[in-house]
Amino acid sequence: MTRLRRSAAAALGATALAFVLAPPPAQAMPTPEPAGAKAECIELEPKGAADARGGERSQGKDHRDVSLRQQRAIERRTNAILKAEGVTASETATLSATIPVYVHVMLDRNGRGNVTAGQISDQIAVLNKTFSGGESSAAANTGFTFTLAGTDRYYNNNWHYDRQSTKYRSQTRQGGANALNIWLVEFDYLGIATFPWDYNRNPGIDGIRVHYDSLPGGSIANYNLGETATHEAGHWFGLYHTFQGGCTATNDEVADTPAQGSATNGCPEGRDSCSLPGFDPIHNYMDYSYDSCYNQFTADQSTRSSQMFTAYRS
Ligand SMILES: [Ca+2]
Ligand SMILES: [Ca+2]
Ligand SMILES: [Zn+2]
Repeated sequence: MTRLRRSAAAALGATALAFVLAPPPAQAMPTPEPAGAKAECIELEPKGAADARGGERSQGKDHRDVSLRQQRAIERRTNAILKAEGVTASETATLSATIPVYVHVMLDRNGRGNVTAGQISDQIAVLNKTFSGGESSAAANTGFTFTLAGTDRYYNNNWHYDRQSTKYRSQTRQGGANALNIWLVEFDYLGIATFPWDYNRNPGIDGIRVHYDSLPGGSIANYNLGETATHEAGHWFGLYHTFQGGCTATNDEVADTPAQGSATNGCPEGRDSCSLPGFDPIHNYMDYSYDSCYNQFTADQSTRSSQMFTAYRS
């Protein structure tokens, strides 16, 4: 992993500052992540306008690799939990819940990454609009709404650059399994998410890490309308990429998202990367299209999110 632009910051990273809960030890390179890192879905930050949300270089590597065998095991486990709890399909189809959101602004010692309260409020509004189906008549209302439960700010160069993320998340995370924690950092990714079925094993790191400049008003071209957080929250609710598994009938375990051979870049209307029925779901929040191209979760994604929430987060 080469992150040369961070080397200067790393040299300064040992100094504890006012809002640091526990000063980290000096180190020149990011700490290798322990086991928890494997439980995440990672989107690479695009390096240029021509790059996709995940970047062409990232395909097959940009997130936790859930093998087909693991995917099957997760489905079996989820179905067994729902069956044991006696949850019916109609109950999950009509589930609604309010998600408390804790936003952790991870600044560097000079205040870099200082998103405004207005941007955070706008980000919460984007989550509410996108999860309620507010961007398209074809979009599902998932029944999930979001309220800002707290904002905190830390001044720590290591944390700002997402170093020692297992440690900083464990030290700053708030709320229970149903609380969405968003850490705003600066890294080579647009975002990284944990999945709901990993919560019990790794509760301290549960949540999403999002590039601070992807918030509404941020500076990352084509990815600054706040829909990276929507995408990452989708994973947090248990959704896969629409291109998970490629051109297979099962692919993302969602019936009403046409199978997709690879991630989308930009907003290519009529893209059809897979001979199975249907055009690629380029407008789906779980693809890699531009923020301006995104406009929907589907009804079956909504149902899956509710099932996962019921099984693992409620
Ligand atoms: Ca599908
Ligand atoms: Ca097709
Ligand atoms: Zn993703």
